[in-house]
Amino acid sequence: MFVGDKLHDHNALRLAAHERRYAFINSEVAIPSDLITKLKDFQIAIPSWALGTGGTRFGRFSGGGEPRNLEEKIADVGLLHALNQTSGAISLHIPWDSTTNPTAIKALAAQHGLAFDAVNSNTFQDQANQALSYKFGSLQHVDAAVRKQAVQHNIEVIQQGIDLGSKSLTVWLSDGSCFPGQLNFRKAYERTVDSLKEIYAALPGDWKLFLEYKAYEPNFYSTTVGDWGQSYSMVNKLGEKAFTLVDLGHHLPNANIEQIVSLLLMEGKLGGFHFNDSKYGDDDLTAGSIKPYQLFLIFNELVDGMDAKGMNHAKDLGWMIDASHNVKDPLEDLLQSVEAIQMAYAQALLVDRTALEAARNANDVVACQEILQTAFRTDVRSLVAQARLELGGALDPMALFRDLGIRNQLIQQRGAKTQATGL
Ligand code: PSV
Ligand code: MN
Ligand code: MN
Repeated sequence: MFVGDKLHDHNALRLAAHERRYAFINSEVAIPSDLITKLKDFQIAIPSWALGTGGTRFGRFSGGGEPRNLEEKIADVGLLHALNQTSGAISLHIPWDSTTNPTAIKALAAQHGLAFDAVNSNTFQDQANQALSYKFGSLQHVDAAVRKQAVQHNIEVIQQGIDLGSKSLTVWLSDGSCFPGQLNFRKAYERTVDSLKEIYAALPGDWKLFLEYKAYEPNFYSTTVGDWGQSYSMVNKLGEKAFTLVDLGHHLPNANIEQIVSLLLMEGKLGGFHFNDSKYGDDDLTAGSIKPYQLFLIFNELVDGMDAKGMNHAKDLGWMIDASHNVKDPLEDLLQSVEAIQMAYAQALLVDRTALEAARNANDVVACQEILQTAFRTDVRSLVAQARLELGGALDPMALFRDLGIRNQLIQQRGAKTQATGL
């Protein structure tokens, strides 16, 4: 509705400059022949809860025109996808995005060229009309009735996902404790695994279960699925359809996330990602905005590990953003995140792996660093733009978003005071 013919004019205006840059990188850098195809295949799912201005516990400052319902959230992701042709899926959070008409919702998503990525359950909040409280946990709760309610909720989420054509469930638990002594760690762990087993039993054969971990917040003494080791040991107890999900913001400071990624991949238990960036904790900042080198190093391990296992980069892991902002236009933020992820992926594809392995075997530490940083310091924006162009997207999605005045149009349509559901 918004993008239409303007995209053609936008690209026509920029084509000559783009072709110059694209020719230059091809003349300077050895580009693998399948790099553009790989970039084109790589889709990054958008979380429904990132489409509104993210709040902090101190306040929320809506920029206006936020989606008021699931239909409008789908329209927003459709808009992003029309601009970049790389955001072809939406991830829903239930009950925020519950629908009584999955057939119509599915048809609407299809009109925008969107699929449904992982569905997310929510046992970290109490909902109106909910019988029992999650104040002291959900799947870990000392009261079997609370655990049962939480298990039942997850099974309902799976059902809603089946109706929409989703193929995975992401479970993130806020369960844990705030003070020493509050919780028997071992029993909390065992109760959580038992509850997860019941959820796992309800998973269709072609589905995956992703278990996300997080070091702290909202619990500040212990989190029951607090790190990759806890998630990994739990998913191993569940079975072959269960995997660990890595949210980049969920680690203690200075954690070596790329090493975690490498080992989970090696063990066949890496399920997917929630991309974002952070300076301090679970800051949910735009991917690549604080530590772009770390993002590249993660992709470097992904490419290496997935290739070693013969995995399909685009399809065999779940790629999703989990970021939201108090100060940015959420759609602009998502365009930036998608592009940062594509750039890190493109740079990782440029790494000369034969030379790197030879340098490692020769203990040539300096050469190892040079090889990685040569790839990281390559300006790959024209490669990413070329992939977008071939897919029918905009050469500069952000410029087109702004030139079209999309936010103002959304404000006019939806109002200046709308607030999307979510945190
Ligand atoms: C928790 O911090 C988290 O990263 C989980 O993925 C949630 O589902 C999401 O944020 C939204 O609250
Ligand atoms: Mn997350
Ligand atoms: Mn988080």
